[in-house]
Amino acid sequence: MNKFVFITGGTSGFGEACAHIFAQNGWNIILTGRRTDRLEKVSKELISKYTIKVETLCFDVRELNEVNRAIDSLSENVKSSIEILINNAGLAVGRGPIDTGVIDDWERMIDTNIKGLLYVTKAIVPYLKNNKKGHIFNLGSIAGKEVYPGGNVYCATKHAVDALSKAMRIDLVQYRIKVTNIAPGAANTEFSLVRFKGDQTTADSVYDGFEPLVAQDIAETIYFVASRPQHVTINDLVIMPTAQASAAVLWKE
Ligand code: NDP
Ligand code: 8X3
Repeated sequence: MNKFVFITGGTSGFGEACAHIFAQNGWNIILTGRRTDRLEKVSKELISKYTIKVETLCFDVRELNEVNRAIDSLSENVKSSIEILINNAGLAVGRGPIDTGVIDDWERMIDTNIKGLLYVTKAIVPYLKNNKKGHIFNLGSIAGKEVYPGGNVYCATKHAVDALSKAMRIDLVQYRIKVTNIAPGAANTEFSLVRFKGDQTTADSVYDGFEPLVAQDIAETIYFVASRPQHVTINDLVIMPTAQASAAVLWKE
């Protein structure tokens, strides 16, 4: 198989789990993120376990020049073999009322979750268009469907992802490019550690008293959606832990 899947945020959580499940099924992987040590570690694991090719690209999705330079550095053969883009890199930073919000936190979320997703999409879409097929997965969130206390700017960025998924679907349908919005509820990855700026106790407390999703749950769903026949598209999926009824209603034992 010569097909490549391009994964942003492949150094942990959903992105890393996606890399494994696609590799297990014979896909070649373009793994991206900012942490070079993690890129190397995940890449080595993939190469040792599966008979596939792995390309790693280290860049910050917020930096347009870095995004374009990194993608340009791939060989023409690899670029033209990209069939799936998983726009997964993203984060929440902080959680609290709007009036006490930290501007730098807001900018990090807006620049990563919205602008970064746009920069990568713009750079990859020409290759999907050329192939007259392809599939883009955007990692939205239940926070892109509902708003919860203290979620303000993060929720706004994920609502933007939801809107962009709908817009991309309209703009790219003529090229037979599928667009799927994935909207998970609470999943135990590095997400909360990042959100609470390294405070492990607060991060762990998010998942106390109920069974959260794990990265594998999301990766399995994405792989299932990606492996439907060409004439079938799954547009939008909300995936929740059974204990979570809505963004703000969690049944904790
Ligand atoms: P993780 O923190 O485990 O992974 C986030 C990934 O994004 C990392 O690989 C990180 O790589 C990458 N990333 C973050 N910022 C940048 C950046 N500026 N440039 C490049 N890469 C970046 O979190 P999850 O796996 O949980 O999150 C993945 C996506 O899913 C996010 O978009 C998140 O908002 C969304 N989501 C998460 C949920 C959850 O409860 N966990 C629920 C719903 C949606 P590196 O640090 O190496 O750059
Ligand atoms: C992450 C899930 O509920 O913390 O997108 O916003 S939540």
